[in-house]
This record gives sequence, C-alpha cells and structure tokens, in this order.
Amino acid sequence: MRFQSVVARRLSEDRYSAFARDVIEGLTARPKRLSPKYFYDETGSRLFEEITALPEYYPTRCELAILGAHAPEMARLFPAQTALIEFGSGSSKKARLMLDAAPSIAAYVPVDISSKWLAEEAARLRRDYARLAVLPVAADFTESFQLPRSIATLGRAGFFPGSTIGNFEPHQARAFLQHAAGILGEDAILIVGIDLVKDEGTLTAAYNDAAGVTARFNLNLLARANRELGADFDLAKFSHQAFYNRERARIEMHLVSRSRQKTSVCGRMIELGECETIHTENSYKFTVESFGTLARGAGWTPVAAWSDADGYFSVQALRAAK
Ligand code: SAH
Ligand code: AVI
Repeated sequence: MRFQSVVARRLSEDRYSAFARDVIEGLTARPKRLSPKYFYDETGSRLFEEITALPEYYPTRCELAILGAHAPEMARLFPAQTALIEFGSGSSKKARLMLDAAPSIAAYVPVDISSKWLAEEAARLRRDYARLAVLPVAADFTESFQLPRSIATLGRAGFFPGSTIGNFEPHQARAFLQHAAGILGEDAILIVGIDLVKDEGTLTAAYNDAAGVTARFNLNLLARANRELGADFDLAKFSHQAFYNRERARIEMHLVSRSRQKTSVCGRMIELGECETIHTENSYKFTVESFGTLARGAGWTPVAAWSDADGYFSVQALRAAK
C-alpha cells in the first residue's frame, strides 16, 4: 500500500511537469493548442460521463447498443483465458458488457490517465465481479507502460471503444495502432469503436449540446491549469466553439478569446488577441473503408465489423498481422 501511494504520487508529479511544459509550449505556439489528453482530471472525467448521457451525444448510445447486441460474437474471437486490456477505460461501462458476454476473460486491465477516477472505477468493478482480476494501470497509453506481471500467462485482447482513436491525428492513430500491436502481441485481437461520417447537423449538435456540458468540459482545460499550475485564466473571457471541418472529416473544438487579454502560467506571460483560438481537440470521423486503410497501414487486418441501425457508429475487430 505504501509502495502504491509513492508510485501514484510520482506519477502525478510527472504529469504535473509534463502538463506545465505542454501548456506553455501549446500556448506560445501559433496557432495556440492544448492536447485533449489534459481534459481528463477528475472533473473532466465526470464531465465526460455527463456528456455520454446527453441527448445530442449519440456515440455512446450507439456503441452501447452495438456491444449489447454483438459482444458475444466479439468474445468468440478472444483466446481462452484472456486479459482484456482497455485503452482509456473511463467508466468501464462498455467493458462491463464485454465481461458479461465473455467468460473467457480472466483479467481486466483498464489503462487510463485519469488516475483517481480509474482507481474508483476499479474498486466498483472488483465489488461487482468478484472472480475477475481487476488490474488498473494509471498511464498515458501513447507512451510505453508496464502491464501487470500476473497476466503473463494469459492471452491478450485489446479494447479501444468510444472513438477515442478519433482524437489522434491520422499519423498518431497509426502509431498508436502499431504501439498497441506491440503491447498485445502476435495474433492478438483488438476491438475498436469508431464514429462514422454522417450529416453535419447531427455531428455538430453532439459537440454543442443545449445544456452546455461540452462547453464546461472544454473550459475545464483552463480551469485545470488554474488549479494545478496556478494560472490565472478568467473562464468568462473564453467561449466554447465546435464545428465540423468537412475537408478533414473532423469535429474541431476550440476555446475562443472574447477579448484581447494577458494571462500568466508558471511565470510565463501568455497573450491572446480578440477572437484568437486555442485548438483543444479534433474528433476524426471515419468510413468503414477509411478506417480499414488506417488499420491495414498499421499492421492490423479487419476481420469483422458491426454497426447500429442508423449507421452512425461502427465497432471493428482487428487481428494483428503475422
Ligand atoms: N472508453 C470509455 C471512455 C472514453 S473517453 C468509453 O468509451 O466511454 C476517453 C478516455 O481515455 C478517458 O477516460 C481519458 O481519461 C482517457 N485518455 C485520454 N487520453 C489518454 C491517454 N493519452 N492515456 C491514457 N488515457 C487517456
Ligand atoms: C473521448 N472522445 C472520443 C470524445 C469525442 O467525441 O471526441 C471526447 C469528447 N469531446 C467532446 N465531447 C466528447
């Protein structure tokens, strides 16, 4: 226990300095940018959970429906005695559908950057799945991290739902898929959720909800910099912006400076012009074909795909090429 708390503290100190470095680098760049991975402190994870329940945010509902109907077919692709490794596990709600459908899963390894949220969800899972080994890993999944030693004798299946892969640039998505192949090993199966290209109205509404939760999620980046870095962003001086960039098939989220302003982060002065934006997230949308090309380019072979009745979302099963 003592050892665990030292590890957790070291992880959060590393995150702190990486966060400070990335905020200063991103806000002194042109155009200004911040990485979406920093949305997810405890407040951000809670706000994301609120987003998933919004009437406008269709991806979670669609993917839950697909998994509800097809998880047993996906589970049949897993090796006997599997460790299910989820990249960016959040509330683990979708993993629960996989666990319920797949008696072959002996261990569940949720990997997430939001360490406190992760620990709480893991405790809930242990309570609800008494015979399952729940082995959370607090890590940035784009970097190398250690898997628990106790899964060494198990097969491995990867789980990457939520269209979190859409938050990467295409070259990063490819690099991530290669990285996941290395983690999961030869002949592994990876189940990936992808949000599909659709009409612009549906797409933009999902990121501009009437209740303003997505705006609060976006602004939490600055609130987090205030909390953790002693920055002095006045949130009232920024507005949320989300639009569909059709050419690049992505939703872009920005924070727009309402006026000319100066703010300080870790002793560095940051200047923003009126209407200048901080680019906070891309959420790429795919077609089944465009995702297939991406996966093949990263050494994976698509072996099955499932969709919802509206064709809004797709869950793909990939097998690592030998
Ligand atoms: N899989 C869940 C949650 C998706 S939200 C679902 O489908 O509903 C994205 C999740 O990925 C969040 O929990 C966030 O904390 C995590 N995340 C984002 N970037 C990450 C990174 N670089 N490393 C590890 N986790 C990350
Ligand atoms: C986690 N990720 C796939 C979400 C998305 O849709 O891009 C994050 C999000 N951003 C705004 N709303 C939800």
